[in-house]
Amino acid sequence: MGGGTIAAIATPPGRGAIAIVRVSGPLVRDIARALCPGAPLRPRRAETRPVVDGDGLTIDRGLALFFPAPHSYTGEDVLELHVHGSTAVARDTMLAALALGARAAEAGEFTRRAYEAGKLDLCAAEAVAELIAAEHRGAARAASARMAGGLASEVERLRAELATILAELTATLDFPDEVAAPDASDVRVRVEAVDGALEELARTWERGQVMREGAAVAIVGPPNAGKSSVFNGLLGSERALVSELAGTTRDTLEESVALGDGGVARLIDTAGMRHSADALEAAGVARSEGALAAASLVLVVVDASRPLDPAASDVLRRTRACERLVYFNKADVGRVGYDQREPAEGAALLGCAHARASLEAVRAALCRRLGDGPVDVARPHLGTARQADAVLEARRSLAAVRETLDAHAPLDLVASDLAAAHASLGALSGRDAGEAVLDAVFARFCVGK
Ligand SMILES: Nc1nc2c(ncn2[C@@H]2O[C@H](COP(=O)(O)OP(=O)(O)OP(=O)(O)O)[C@@H](O)[C@H]2O)c(=O)[nH]1
Ligand SMILES: [Mg+2]
Repeated sequence: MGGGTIAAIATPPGRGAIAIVRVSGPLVRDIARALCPGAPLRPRRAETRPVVDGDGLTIDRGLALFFPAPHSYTGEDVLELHVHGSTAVARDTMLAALALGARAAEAGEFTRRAYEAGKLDLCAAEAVAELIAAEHRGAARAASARMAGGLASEVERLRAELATILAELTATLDFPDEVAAPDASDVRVRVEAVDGALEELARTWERGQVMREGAAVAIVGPPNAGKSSVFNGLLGSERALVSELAGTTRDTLEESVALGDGGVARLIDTAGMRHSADALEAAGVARSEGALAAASLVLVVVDASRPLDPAASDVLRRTRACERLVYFNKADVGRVGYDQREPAEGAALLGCAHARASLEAVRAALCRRLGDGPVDVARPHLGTARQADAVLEARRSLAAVRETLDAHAPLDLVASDLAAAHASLGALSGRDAGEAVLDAVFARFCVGK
Protein backbone atom coordinates (compact mmCIF):
# COMPACT_ATOMS: atom_id res chain seq x y z
CA MET A 1 0.00 0.00 0.00
CA GLY A 2 1.29 3.40 -0.84
CA GLY A 3 0.54 6.97 0.07
CA GLY A 4 -1.44 9.56 -1.81
CA THR A 5 -5.14 10.18 -1.88
CA ILE A 6 -7.38 7.13 -1.99
CA ALA A 7 -11.00 6.76 -3.05
CA ALA A 8 -13.50 3.92 -2.91
CA ILE A 9 -17.18 3.19 -3.22
CA ALA A 10 -17.79 2.16 0.39
CA THR A 11 -21.25 0.67 -0.12
CA PRO A 12 -21.84 -2.78 -1.61
CA PRO A 13 -22.09 -3.07 -5.40
CA GLY A 14 -25.54 -3.00 -6.95
CA ARG A 15 -28.61 -0.84 -6.70
CA GLY A 16 -29.56 0.71 -3.35
CA ALA A 17 -31.03 3.77 -1.69
CA ILE A 18 -27.67 5.48 -1.40
CA ALA A 19 -24.07 4.85 -2.37
CA ILE A 20 -21.16 6.35 -0.48
CA VAL A 21 -17.90 7.38 -2.10
CA ARG A 22 -15.10 7.96 0.36
CA VAL A 23 -11.94 9.90 -0.32
CA SER A 24 -8.99 10.30 2.07
CA GLY A 25 -5.66 12.06 1.75
CA PRO A 26 -3.90 15.32 0.91
CA LEU A 27 -5.92 16.08 -2.25
CA VAL A 28 -9.29 15.91 -0.50
CA ARG A 29 -9.83 19.68 -0.25
CA ASP A 30 -9.09 20.17 -3.98
CA ILE A 31 -11.29 17.22 -4.92
CA ALA A 32 -14.11 18.53 -2.72
CA ARG A 33 -13.91 21.96 -4.31
CA ALA A 34 -14.05 20.49 -7.82
CA LEU A 35 -16.72 17.85 -7.19
CA CYS A 36 -18.99 19.96 -5.00
CA PRO A 37 -18.94 23.51 -6.37
CA GLY A 38 -20.00 26.35 -4.13
CA ALA A 39 -18.72 27.64 -0.83
CA PRO A 40 -16.08 25.44 0.85
CA LEU A 41 -17.64 22.57 2.76
CA ARG A 42 -17.89 23.26 6.44
CA PRO A 43 -16.19 20.64 8.66
CA ARG A 44 -18.37 17.79 9.87
CA ARG A 45 -21.60 19.29 8.45
CA ALA A 46 -23.90 17.44 6.12
CA GLU A 47 -24.44 19.68 3.09
CA THR A 48 -26.61 18.99 0.08
CA ARG A 49 -24.58 19.74 -3.02
CA PRO A 50 -24.54 19.07 -6.72
CA VAL A 51 -21.86 16.53 -7.54
CA VAL A 52 -20.20 17.35 -10.86
CA ASP A 53 -17.63 15.65 -13.04
CA GLY A 54 -14.49 17.15 -14.59
CA ASP A 55 -16.50 18.71 -17.46
CA GLY A 56 -18.81 20.42 -15.01
CA LEU A 57 -21.68 18.07 -15.83
CA THR A 58 -23.91 17.24 -12.89
CA ILE A 59 -23.73 13.59 -11.88
CA ASP A 60 -26.21 13.85 -9.02
CA ARG A 61 -27.28 15.96 -6.07
CA GLY A 62 -25.95 14.37 -2.92
CA LEU A 63 -24.92 14.87 0.63
CA ALA A 64 -21.32 15.95 1.17
CA LEU A 65 -19.44 15.49 4.43
CA PHE A 66 -15.98 16.89 5.01
CA PHE A 67 -13.86 15.75 7.96
CA PRO A 68 -10.64 17.78 8.19
CA ALA A 69 -7.49 16.09 9.56
CA PRO A 70 -6.86 14.94 12.20
CA HIS A 71 -10.46 14.49 13.33
CA SER A 72 -11.46 11.86 10.83
CA TYR A 73 -11.51 8.08 10.58
CA THR A 74 -8.11 7.93 8.88
CA GLY A 75 -6.62 10.95 10.62
CA GLU A 76 -6.31 12.63 7.19
CA ASP A 77 -8.71 14.96 5.38
CA VAL A 78 -11.71 12.81 4.43
CA LEU A 79 -14.60 13.51 2.07
CA GLU A 80 -17.74 11.39 2.02
CA LEU A 81 -20.25 11.80 -0.76
CA HIS A 82 -23.64 10.20 -0.28
CA VAL A 83 -25.17 9.91 -3.73
CA HIS A 84 -28.17 8.02 -5.06
CA GLY A 85 -27.48 4.31 -4.99
CA SER A 86 -27.32 3.75 -8.72
CA THR A 87 -24.37 1.82 -10.10
CA ALA A 88 -23.85 4.51 -12.76
CA VAL A 89 -23.96 7.43 -10.31
CA ALA A 90 -21.62 5.75 -7.83
CA ARG A 91 -19.19 4.79 -10.59
CA ASP A 92 -19.19 8.27 -12.16
CA THR A 93 -18.63 9.93 -8.78
CA MET A 94 -15.73 7.56 -8.14
CA LEU A 95 -14.30 8.17 -11.64
CA ALA A 96 -14.53 11.94 -11.09
CA ALA A 97 -12.50 11.58 -7.87
CA LEU A 98 -9.93 9.45 -9.70
CA ALA A 99 -9.69 12.00 -12.51
CA LEU A 100 -8.80 14.60 -9.88
CA GLY A 101 -5.77 12.64 -8.68
CA ALA A 102 -7.09 10.08 -6.24
CA ARG A 103 -6.35 6.39 -6.75
CA ALA A 104 -8.58 3.42 -6.02
CA ALA A 105 -8.12 2.27 -2.43
CA GLU A 106 -7.06 -1.27 -1.67
CA ALA A 107 -8.99 -3.50 0.72
CA GLY A 108 -8.78 -2.13 4.25
CA GLU A 109 -6.65 0.83 3.26
CA PHE A 110 -8.78 3.41 5.10
CA THR A 111 -8.57 1.42 8.32
CA ARG A 112 -4.87 0.78 7.79
CA ARG A 113 -4.35 4.53 7.60
CA ALA A 114 -6.41 4.92 10.77
CA TYR A 115 -4.15 2.34 12.44
CA GLU A 116 -1.01 4.02 11.18
CA ALA A 117 -2.28 7.39 12.42
CA GLY A 118 -2.74 5.83 15.86
CA LYS A 119 -6.52 6.20 15.70
CA LEU A 120 -7.03 2.59 16.71
CA ASP A 121 -4.78 -0.30 17.68
CA LEU A 122 -4.34 -3.40 15.56
CA CYS A 123 -6.77 -5.54 17.58
CA ALA A 124 -9.43 -2.83 17.33
CA ALA A 125 -8.77 -2.57 13.57
CA GLU A 126 -9.30 -6.32 13.25
CA ALA A 127 -12.54 -5.93 15.18
CA VAL A 128 -13.79 -3.52 12.49
CA ALA A 129 -13.49 -6.31 9.90
CA GLU A 130 -15.00 -8.81 12.34
CA LEU A 131 -17.97 -6.53 12.96
CA ILE A 132 -18.60 -6.15 9.25
CA ALA A 133 -18.36 -9.92 8.80
CA ALA A 134 -20.59 -10.71 11.81
CA GLU A 135 -23.72 -12.63 10.91
CA HIS A 136 -25.02 -13.18 14.41
CA ARG A 137 -25.83 -10.74 17.16
CA GLY A 138 -23.36 -12.30 19.59
CA ALA A 139 -20.47 -12.02 17.15
CA ALA A 140 -21.43 -8.42 16.39
CA ARG A 141 -21.56 -7.47 20.07
CA ALA A 142 -18.21 -9.06 20.79
CA ALA A 143 -16.56 -7.34 17.79
CA SER A 144 -18.11 -4.04 18.76
CA ALA A 145 -16.68 -4.39 22.28
CA ARG A 146 -13.23 -5.21 20.85
CA MET A 147 -13.37 -2.14 18.63
CA ALA A 148 -13.43 -0.04 21.78
CA GLY A 149 -9.98 -1.44 22.62
CA GLY A 150 -8.92 -3.28 25.75
CA LEU A 151 -7.30 -6.37 24.26
CA ALA A 152 -4.22 -4.56 22.98
CA SER A 153 -3.77 -2.76 26.31
CA GLU A 154 -4.00 -6.02 28.23
CA VAL A 155 -1.44 -7.59 25.87
CA GLU A 156 0.80 -4.55 26.22
CA ARG A 157 0.61 -4.84 30.00
CA LEU A 158 1.85 -8.43 29.78
CA ARG A 159 4.48 -7.49 27.22
CA ALA A 160 5.76 -4.73 29.51
CA GLU A 161 6.17 -7.26 32.32
CA LEU A 162 8.23 -9.52 30.02
CA ALA A 163 10.27 -6.49 28.95
CA THR A 164 11.06 -5.70 32.59
CA ILE A 165 12.23 -9.25 33.29
CA LEU A 166 14.25 -9.22 30.10
CA ALA A 167 15.87 -5.88 31.04
CA GLU A 168 16.87 -7.23 34.45
CA LEU A 169 18.43 -10.30 32.86
CA THR A 170 20.25 -8.27 30.25
CA ALA A 171 21.61 -5.91 32.88
CA THR A 172 23.26 -8.79 34.77
CA LEU A 173 24.60 -10.23 31.54
CA ASP A 174 26.08 -6.89 30.49
CA PHE A 175 27.35 -5.86 33.93
CA PRO A 176 27.83 -9.10 35.88
CA ASP A 177 29.98 -7.41 38.51
CA GLU A 178 27.63 -4.55 39.24
CA VAL A 179 24.13 -5.96 38.86
CA ALA A 180 23.06 -8.97 40.89
CA ALA A 181 21.39 -11.75 38.91
CA PRO A 182 17.62 -11.89 39.48
CA ASP A 183 16.40 -14.75 41.60
CA ALA A 184 15.39 -17.68 39.35
CA SER A 185 12.32 -18.56 41.42
CA ASP A 186 11.19 -14.95 41.33
CA VAL A 187 11.56 -14.94 37.52
CA ARG A 188 9.56 -18.14 37.39
CA VAL A 189 6.69 -16.71 39.43
CA ARG A 190 6.52 -13.61 37.24
CA VAL A 191 6.67 -15.61 34.02
CA GLU A 192 3.91 -17.87 35.32
CA ALA A 193 1.72 -14.89 36.11
CA VAL A 194 2.06 -13.68 32.51
CA ASP A 195 1.42 -17.18 31.20
CA GLY A 196 -1.67 -17.49 33.43
CA ALA A 197 -3.11 -14.30 31.96
CA LEU A 198 -2.40 -15.58 28.44
CA GLU A 199 -4.08 -18.88 29.27
CA GLU A 200 -7.13 -16.92 30.36
CA LEU A 201 -7.13 -15.11 27.01
CA ALA A 202 -6.71 -18.38 25.11
CA ARG A 203 -9.78 -19.72 26.88
CA THR A 204 -11.87 -16.79 25.66
CA TRP A 205 -11.05 -17.90 22.12
CA GLU A 206 -12.33 -21.43 22.68
CA ARG A 207 -15.44 -20.30 24.51
CA GLY A 208 -16.13 -17.58 21.98
CA GLN A 209 -16.58 -20.16 19.25
CA VAL A 210 -20.28 -20.51 20.07
CA MET A 211 -20.67 -16.76 19.68
CA ARG A 212 -18.63 -16.50 16.52
CA GLU A 213 -19.80 -19.38 14.41
CA GLY A 214 -22.24 -21.33 16.48
CA ALA A 215 -21.75 -24.64 18.21
CA ALA A 216 -22.42 -27.74 16.13
CA VAL A 217 -25.40 -29.62 17.55
CA ALA A 218 -25.98 -32.99 15.84
CA ILE A 219 -29.49 -34.41 16.11
CA VAL A 220 -29.08 -38.18 16.08
CA GLY A 221 -31.23 -41.18 16.88
CA PRO A 222 -32.87 -44.23 15.38
CA PRO A 223 -34.95 -43.85 12.20
CA ASN A 224 -38.41 -42.34 12.48
CA ALA A 225 -37.88 -41.01 16.04
CA GLY A 226 -38.81 -37.48 14.93
CA LYS A 227 -35.34 -35.96 14.49
CA SER A 228 -36.32 -33.95 11.41
CA SER A 229 -39.53 -32.85 13.13
CA VAL A 230 -37.49 -31.53 16.07
CA PHE A 231 -35.02 -29.90 13.67
CA ASN A 232 -37.87 -28.13 11.84
CA GLY A 233 -39.57 -27.22 15.11
CA LEU A 234 -36.42 -25.59 16.52
CA LEU A 235 -35.85 -23.71 13.26
CA GLY A 236 -39.46 -22.68 12.99
CA SER A 237 -39.61 -23.78 9.35
CA GLU A 238 -40.27 -26.94 7.41
CA ARG A 239 -36.67 -27.18 6.26
CA ALA A 240 -36.32 -30.97 6.38
CA LEU A 241 -38.57 -33.58 4.82
CA VAL A 242 -40.65 -35.43 7.38
CA SER A 243 -42.56 -38.63 6.68
CA GLU A 244 -43.89 -41.67 8.43
CA LEU A 245 -41.39 -43.81 6.52
CA ALA A 246 -38.30 -44.78 8.49
CA GLY A 247 -35.19 -43.67 6.59
CA THR A 248 -36.60 -40.42 5.20
CA THR A 249 -33.51 -38.34 5.89
CA ARG A 250 -30.61 -39.59 3.83
CA ASP A 251 -28.12 -36.72 4.06
CA THR A 252 -27.10 -34.35 6.81
CA LEU A 253 -28.78 -30.93 6.73
CA GLU A 254 -27.44 -27.93 8.56
CA GLU A 255 -29.07 -24.65 9.62
CA SER A 256 -28.15 -22.00 12.18
CA VAL A 257 -30.54 -21.05 14.92
CA ALA A 258 -30.22 -18.26 17.49
CA LEU A 259 -30.33 -19.48 21.05
CA GLY A 260 -30.78 -16.16 22.78
CA ASP A 261 -28.05 -14.32 24.67
CA GLY A 262 -26.05 -14.01 21.47
CA GLY A 263 -25.38 -17.75 21.19
CA VAL A 264 -25.88 -19.60 17.94
CA ALA A 265 -26.27 -23.31 17.28
CA ARG A 266 -25.59 -24.99 13.99
CA LEU A 267 -28.28 -27.66 14.07
CA ILE A 268 -27.46 -30.73 12.02
CA ASP A 269 -30.26 -33.12 11.11
CA THR A 270 -28.97 -36.61 10.34
CA ALA A 271 -30.14 -39.90 8.87
CA GLY A 272 -31.58 -42.34 11.39
CA MET A 273 -28.96 -44.75 12.70
CA ARG A 274 -29.49 -48.41 12.01
CA HIS A 275 -27.76 -51.21 10.16
CA SER A 276 -28.90 -51.16 6.58
CA ALA A 277 -28.20 -53.33 3.57
CA ASP A 278 -29.16 -50.42 1.33
CA ALA A 279 -25.92 -48.79 0.16
CA LEU A 280 -27.44 -45.30 0.00
CA GLU A 281 -28.89 -45.51 3.48
CA ALA A 282 -25.61 -46.91 4.81
CA ALA A 283 -23.78 -43.94 3.27
CA GLY A 284 -26.25 -41.61 5.03
CA VAL A 285 -25.64 -43.36 8.32
CA ALA A 286 -21.88 -42.93 7.83
CA ARG A 287 -22.50 -39.18 7.51
CA SER A 288 -24.55 -39.26 10.71
CA GLU A 289 -21.58 -40.90 12.42
CA GLY A 290 -19.34 -38.12 11.14
CA ALA A 291 -21.70 -35.41 12.40
CA LEU A 292 -21.92 -37.17 15.77
CA ALA A 293 -18.14 -37.27 16.09
CA ALA A 294 -17.70 -33.61 15.12
CA ALA A 295 -20.52 -32.12 17.20
CA SER A 296 -20.00 -29.94 20.27
CA LEU A 297 -23.27 -31.26 21.61
CA VAL A 298 -25.44 -34.19 20.57
CA LEU A 299 -29.21 -34.08 20.76
CA VAL A 300 -30.33 -37.72 20.93
CA VAL A 301 -33.95 -38.17 19.83
CA VAL A 302 -35.70 -41.45 20.68
CA ASP A 303 -39.32 -42.53 20.21
CA ALA A 304 -40.88 -42.63 23.69
CA SER A 305 -44.10 -44.23 22.50
CA ARG A 306 -42.59 -47.61 21.64
CA PRO A 307 -40.53 -50.06 23.64
CA LEU A 308 -36.82 -49.39 23.20
CA ASP A 309 -35.61 -51.43 20.25
CA PRO A 310 -31.96 -52.38 19.59
CA ALA A 311 -31.42 -49.33 17.34
CA ALA A 312 -32.62 -46.96 20.09
CA SER A 313 -30.68 -48.71 22.87
CA ASP A 314 -27.59 -48.73 20.70
CA VAL A 315 -27.66 -44.97 20.02
CA LEU A 316 -28.33 -44.24 23.69
CA ARG A 317 -25.46 -46.46 24.80
CA ARG A 318 -23.02 -45.12 22.25
CA THR A 319 -23.66 -41.46 23.08
CA ARG A 320 -23.23 -41.81 26.84
CA ALA A 321 -19.66 -40.56 26.70
CA CYS A 322 -20.64 -37.56 24.51
CA GLU A 323 -21.75 -34.11 25.54
CA ARG A 324 -25.40 -34.85 24.96
CA LEU A 325 -29.01 -34.06 25.67
CA VAL A 326 -31.49 -36.96 25.47
CA TYR A 327 -35.02 -36.23 24.33
CA PHE A 328 -37.80 -38.84 24.19
CA ASN A 329 -40.27 -37.80 21.51
CA LYS A 330 -43.88 -38.71 20.65
CA ALA A 331 -45.04 -38.49 24.26
CA ASP A 332 -48.48 -37.63 22.87
CA VAL A 333 -48.70 -41.26 21.69
CA GLY A 334 -47.15 -43.01 24.68
CA ARG A 335 -44.19 -43.21 27.06
CA VAL A 336 -43.32 -46.90 27.33
CA GLY A 337 -39.86 -46.31 25.82
CA TYR A 338 -39.25 -43.45 28.21
CA ASP A 339 -40.26 -45.55 31.19
CA GLN A 340 -37.87 -48.30 30.08
CA ARG A 341 -34.86 -46.00 29.98
CA GLU A 342 -31.68 -46.82 31.86
CA PRO A 343 -30.48 -44.73 34.83
CA ALA A 344 -27.90 -43.07 32.53
CA GLU A 345 -30.84 -41.47 30.70
CA GLY A 346 -32.60 -40.54 33.94
CA ALA A 347 -32.50 -36.81 33.23
CA ALA A 348 -33.88 -37.19 29.69
CA LEU A 349 -36.58 -34.82 28.44
CA LEU A 350 -39.96 -36.13 27.37
CA GLY A 351 -42.17 -34.33 24.88
CA CYS A 352 -43.86 -34.05 21.52
CA ALA A 353 -42.25 -32.46 18.46
CA HIS A 354 -45.55 -30.86 17.51
CA ALA A 355 -45.95 -29.11 20.88
CA ARG A 356 -44.47 -25.65 21.29
CA ALA A 357 -43.82 -26.25 25.01
CA SER A 358 -41.70 -29.34 24.27
CA LEU A 359 -39.65 -27.52 21.65
CA GLU A 360 -39.14 -24.63 24.07
CA ALA A 361 -37.95 -27.09 26.73
CA VAL A 362 -35.44 -28.57 24.25
CA ARG A 363 -34.30 -25.10 23.19
CA ALA A 364 -33.88 -24.00 26.81
CA ALA A 365 -31.89 -27.14 27.61
CA LEU A 366 -29.65 -26.53 24.58
CA CYS A 367 -29.12 -22.94 25.72
CA ARG A 368 -28.15 -24.07 29.18
CA ARG A 369 -25.71 -26.65 27.87
CA LEU A 370 -24.09 -24.40 25.28
CA GLY A 371 -24.13 -21.30 27.42
CA ASP A 372 -21.56 -22.71 29.87
CA GLY A 373 -19.10 -19.94 30.63
CA PRO A 374 -20.03 -17.42 27.97
CA VAL A 375 -17.39 -14.85 27.14
CA ASP A 376 -17.71 -11.57 29.00
CA VAL A 377 -17.28 -9.27 26.02
CA ALA A 378 -16.68 -6.28 28.25
CA ARG A 379 -13.36 -7.87 29.27
CA PRO A 380 -10.35 -8.42 26.99
CA HIS A 381 -10.96 -11.42 24.77
CA LEU A 382 -9.52 -12.86 21.57
CA GLY A 383 -11.43 -12.32 18.36
CA THR A 384 -9.36 -13.69 15.50
CA ALA A 385 -7.36 -16.81 14.69
CA ARG A 386 -4.30 -14.57 14.24
CA GLN A 387 -4.63 -13.35 17.80
CA ALA A 388 -5.14 -16.88 19.08
CA ASP A 389 -2.05 -18.08 17.20
CA ALA A 390 0.05 -15.26 18.63
CA VAL A 391 -1.04 -16.17 22.16
CA LEU A 392 -0.21 -19.81 21.46
CA GLU A 393 3.24 -18.86 20.17
CA ALA A 394 3.93 -16.66 23.18
CA ARG A 395 2.87 -19.44 25.52
CA ARG A 396 5.13 -21.93 23.73
CA SER A 397 8.10 -19.62 24.29
CA LEU A 398 7.14 -19.16 27.94
CA ALA A 399 6.91 -22.95 28.36
CA ALA A 400 10.47 -23.16 27.06
CA VAL A 401 11.49 -20.49 29.60
CA ARG A 402 10.01 -22.56 32.38
CA GLU A 403 11.75 -25.71 31.20
CA THR A 404 15.09 -23.93 31.21
CA LEU A 405 14.42 -22.58 34.70
CA ASP A 406 13.39 -26.05 35.91
CA ALA A 407 16.65 -27.46 34.59
CA HIS A 408 18.51 -24.88 36.72
CA ALA A 409 20.33 -23.75 33.61
CA PRO A 410 22.11 -20.38 33.67
CA LEU A 411 19.61 -17.54 33.51
CA ASP A 412 21.01 -16.09 30.32
CA LEU A 413 19.65 -19.12 28.47
CA VAL A 414 16.08 -17.96 29.04
CA ALA A 415 16.67 -14.56 27.45
CA SER A 416 16.04 -15.65 23.85
CA ASP A 417 12.76 -17.44 24.66
CA LEU A 418 11.59 -14.47 26.73
CA ALA A 419 12.44 -12.21 23.79
CA ALA A 420 10.46 -14.50 21.46
CA ALA A 421 7.39 -14.34 23.73
CA HIS A 422 7.82 -10.56 23.91
CA ALA A 423 7.91 -10.38 20.10
CA SER A 424 4.80 -12.55 19.70
CA LEU A 425 2.89 -10.22 22.00
CA GLY A 426 4.18 -7.17 20.11
CA ALA A 427 2.84 -8.62 16.87
CA LEU A 428 -0.45 -9.42 18.59
CA SER A 429 -1.07 -5.93 19.94
CA GLY A 430 0.27 -4.39 16.75
CA ARG A 431 2.76 -2.28 18.68
CA ASP A 432 5.54 -4.21 17.02
CA ALA A 433 3.98 -5.88 13.99
CA GLY A 434 5.89 -6.36 10.75
CA GLU A 435 4.64 -5.46 7.27
CA ALA A 436 3.67 -9.07 6.57
CA VAL A 437 1.40 -9.18 9.64
CA LEU A 438 -0.23 -5.86 8.70
CA ASP A 439 -0.70 -6.90 5.06
CA ALA A 440 -2.39 -10.12 6.17
CA VAL A 441 -4.67 -8.32 8.63
CA PHE A 442 -5.84 -5.63 6.25
CA ALA A 443 -6.21 -7.92 3.24
CA ARG A 444 -9.25 -9.39 5.01
CA PHE A 445 -11.11 -6.10 4.83
CA CYS A 446 -13.49 -4.96 2.17
CA VAL A 447 -12.60 -2.08 -0.12
CA GLY A 448 -13.80 1.24 1.25
CA LYS A 449 -13.30 0.31 4.92
N1 LIG B 1 -47.43 -38.26 17.17
C1 LIG B 1 -46.26 -37.77 16.92
N2 LIG B 1 -45.70 -37.95 15.72
C2 LIG B 1 -44.47 -37.42 15.52
C3 LIG B 1 -43.80 -36.67 16.49
N3 LIG B 1 -42.62 -36.29 15.98
C4 LIG B 1 -42.58 -36.77 14.73
N4 LIG B 1 -43.68 -37.46 14.44
C5 LIG B 1 -44.00 -38.16 13.20
O1 LIG B 1 -43.10 -39.26 13.08
C6 LIG B 1 -42.76 -39.49 11.72
C7 LIG B 1 -41.27 -39.43 11.55
O2 LIG B 1 -40.82 -38.12 11.80
P1 LIG B 1 -39.45 -37.55 11.24
O3 LIG B 1 -39.26 -36.22 11.82
O4 LIG B 1 -39.40 -37.70 9.77
O5 LIG B 1 -38.46 -38.59 11.89
P2 LIG B 1 -36.88 -38.78 11.67
O6 LIG B 1 -36.32 -39.20 12.96
O7 LIG B 1 -36.32 -37.57 11.05
O8 LIG B 1 -36.87 -40.00 10.67
P3 LIG B 1 -35.73 -40.45 9.64
O9 LIG B 1 -35.26 -39.24 8.89
O10 LIG B 1 -36.42 -41.41 8.77
O11 LIG B 1 -34.65 -41.05 10.44
C8 LIG B 1 -43.51 -38.42 10.93
O12 LIG B 1 -44.69 -38.99 10.46
C9 LIG B 1 -43.78 -37.35 11.95
O13 LIG B 1 -44.92 -36.57 11.66
C10 LIG B 1 -44.43 -36.50 17.77
O14 LIG B 1 -43.91 -35.88 18.69
N5 LIG B 1 -45.66 -37.06 17.91
MG1 LIG C 1 -35.37 -37.30 9.31
